[in-house]
Formats: sequence, C-alpha cells, structure tokens
Amino acid sequence: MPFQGCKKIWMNGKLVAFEDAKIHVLSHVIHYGSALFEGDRCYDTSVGPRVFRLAEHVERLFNSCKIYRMEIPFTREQIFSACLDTVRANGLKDCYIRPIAYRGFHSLGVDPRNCPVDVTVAVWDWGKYLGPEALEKGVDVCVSSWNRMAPNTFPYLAKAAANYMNSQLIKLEAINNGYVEGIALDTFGMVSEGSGENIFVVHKGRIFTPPLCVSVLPGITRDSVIILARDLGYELIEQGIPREMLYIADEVFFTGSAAEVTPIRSIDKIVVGEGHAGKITKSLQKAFFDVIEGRAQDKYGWLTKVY
Ligand code: PPE
Repeated sequence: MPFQGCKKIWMNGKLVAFEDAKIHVLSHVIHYGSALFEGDRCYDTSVGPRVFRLAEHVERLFNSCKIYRMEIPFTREQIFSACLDTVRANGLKDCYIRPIAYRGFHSLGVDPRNCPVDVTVAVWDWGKYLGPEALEKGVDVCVSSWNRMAPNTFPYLAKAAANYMNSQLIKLEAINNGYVEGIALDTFGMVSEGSGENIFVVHKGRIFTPPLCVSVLPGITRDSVIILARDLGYELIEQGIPREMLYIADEVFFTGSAAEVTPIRSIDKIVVGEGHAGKITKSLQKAFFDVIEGRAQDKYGWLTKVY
C-alpha cells in the first residue's frame, strides 16, 4: 500500500483526513504543471524523531516559488511548523515529508494570476527509494538518451513539478532497459544528475560533483555530503564531469532526500570500481547516517526535534 502511515494531510492551514485531501480536475496545476515542491525526511534517531535540514527545504521551496512569481500565502515559519505539525498529527517517527505549493482552482488559461496558490504537506513512510538493497549493494544505472533542461528553459534551481516530466523520461527509459535509474547529461554533454538524485564521482582519491551550472537541482543532501566530505579531509571538487569519467571512476554514488547516499555499481553495464560500494562512498554513507541517526554530534544544527 502506498502512502503508509498517512492519515492526515495539511491543506492550506488545516489538517484534513487523507480521503478528503482532494482538488478539482480543472485546477491550474493539473493542466500546466504549476507546482513547486519539496521532499525531506524525518528520522527516528536515538534521541527521538528529527527532521533533516527542514529550514533549508523550506527556504528552497520559497526560492522555487519566487522564480515562478508564485506568492505563498504563508510565512516560512508557518510552513516550517506545518511540516512538524503534519508529522505529529500522523504520529510518525520515520517518514518522508512532501510540502507542495501549487496554482489551484479558478479558471484555465496559461496566465495563472487568478488562481489561488494552495499549499499542502503530506507525510508517509517511504522505504528505500532505489530498492531495499540499494544502499548496501549499489544500483545498476545507465546514461540516459534524454538531457536535463537546457539553461533558460525550465529553471533547474527550482524544484518544479514540470521538471519531473523530464525526470520521468529518464526514469522510464532506464527501467524499460532494465536499469534502476538513469544519469542525464546536460545539453552540452556534461554529466548532470539522476532523475531524482545528484551525483558524485570518486577518481584517484578525489571526489567530484557537477557544479550548479550543469542543470542540477541544488540538492540539500548534496550540500550535506560536500560538507561532510571536507570534514573528513577529502578533496571535494565541483567541476564539469565528462560522461566517460563515469566509466573509469573508482566510485560513483547518488545523493538525495529520498535516495540518501546510494552507491552505483555499474553504468551502461560497465562495472564501477570493484562493483560494490567503495571505501570513500562507505565513509560518506557512515558520516551521513551517523548524523541522521543521531550517533554523531549535530554540529551544524541540521536536525529539528518533532515532539
Ligand atoms: N536532483 C533531482 C532531480 C531531485 O529530484 C532530487 C531530489 C535531488 C537532485 C536531490 O535533492 P535533495 O533531496 O535536496 O538532496 N528528489 C526528491 C524527489 C524524489 C521523487 O521521486 O519524488 C527527493 O529525493 O525527495
């Protein structure tokens, strides 16, 4: 059953029953993809449930909306609280959190100005994004024949629903060809990101990740892993990555709120390194899970108490 644990959904300031969280088929968002959203996780740490980098997720939501001239009729503080309230209302400890702002029901036509901006927050228990064994064994992926959005077409710094039509092309092609996920290049042929994850490449002891100008979502997990890698003393370089570097890399891994830190064990059927999570990937996975599971000190204030 999808949406396990989701009993109540926050809709425009009120908690409503799962069954009642509905919108009209003539809502602007359905026809024109006019929605900006977030995805975050709450972890059941050793000291109780904690939401990971909630303030940064709320900030990215507001930035996404700003790019699209969509004014959220709530403050950042209200959306921040709404996320925590929704987790509490559902009594969950370990869950995924999905806030979304969208152009609602009034009239159709591309001009959205007459449609209200509605906001909802849903939470549910979402298991391992790329399969139950992905974190441990790694995943088999391909390079997609689809590129990420070209600059000045669909803004990629915004987490916009419409961008996920491109993600769906990448994902469906990958699955149809027997892979778990696809890695997209940008329009100039440089490595960009997965359909729902950022990517990191380890080569001769140094860690590389594409810079934000290569059509990537500014991932909050990406940012966290960059910080943790530098804390561990690794050289972390944000630099353009040519496709073929994926094939000769020692290690490659994905990051994302849903995907967490997932090793990649083959790309286009070429084995990455030794075909399982490498040393550096493992040390970053450990550093990341130590923080989110409450074993390490939360020195950057990434965790927000829920109850
Ligand atoms: N790139 C894309 C395209 C992306 O969708 C995500 C998150 C990331 C990078 C990583 O960003 P961050 O979560 O801030 O580290 N993808 C979300 C949605 C996945 C879905 O299938 O829905 C997520 O991980 O929540």
